[in-house]
Parts: sequence; C-alpha cells; structure tokens
Amino acid sequence: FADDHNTGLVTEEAKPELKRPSMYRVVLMNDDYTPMDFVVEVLMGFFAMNQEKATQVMLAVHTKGKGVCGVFTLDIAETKATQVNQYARECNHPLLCEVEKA
Ligand code: TYC
Repeated sequence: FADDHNTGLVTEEAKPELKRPSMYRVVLMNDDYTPMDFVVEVLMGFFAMNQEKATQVMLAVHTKGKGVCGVFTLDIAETKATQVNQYARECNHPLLCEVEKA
C-alpha cells in the first residue's frame, strides 16, 4: 500500500517496510568484589566466549570500569542481562550487567 515513487497514488501492492532492528549493548560493570574467575565463567557461559576472549573482556572491564559483552536486539539483550544478574545474585556476587542502546 505504499506510494513507492511519490506519485501521490497509493497502490494496492503490499510493500513491507523492512527496517533493521535497533541494537543494544549488554555492558558488564566492574566492582571490587566479584572474583575474576566468576566473571570469566559468566562471559563463557552466557556470551559463548572462549576462555581467551572472556579473559580479555573481563580484564578490560576490570581496568576501564565497564565493557561490552555483546550487541543484540532488545529482547535478547534484556534476557541476557537479567540472566547474568540473577545468576550473580544466586552466587552472592554484586556483578552487574546493564543494557544500553548501541
Ligand atoms: N574487579 C574485580 C576483582 O578485582 C574483577 C571484576 C572484573 C569484577 C569484571 C567485575 O565485571 C567485572 N576481583
């Protein structure tokens, strides 16, 4: 039903407007108490990183204060952050994951 060529004539030809979804960063925050090994396990378990990559990201968060674990559509980003925060709380660590628009 789109006016494809701005003719002012809206045709009956259905034209889906395909837009790329907005993307969101899942960001891990540094803290003084969560063990480094735990953070590495979280990055491997929830973000499918190998040990080398997970260690790199963990150390970047440790030194810079925060770091990106991955970029996802909103529902996946929110689910990952919630899962990480729930797991960290179950394990009595203050580790915090946040979502921000990319
Ligand atoms: N700063 C923590 C420590 O020295 C390690 C750490 C890294 C904690 C990354 C959180 O997101 C984090 N044990």
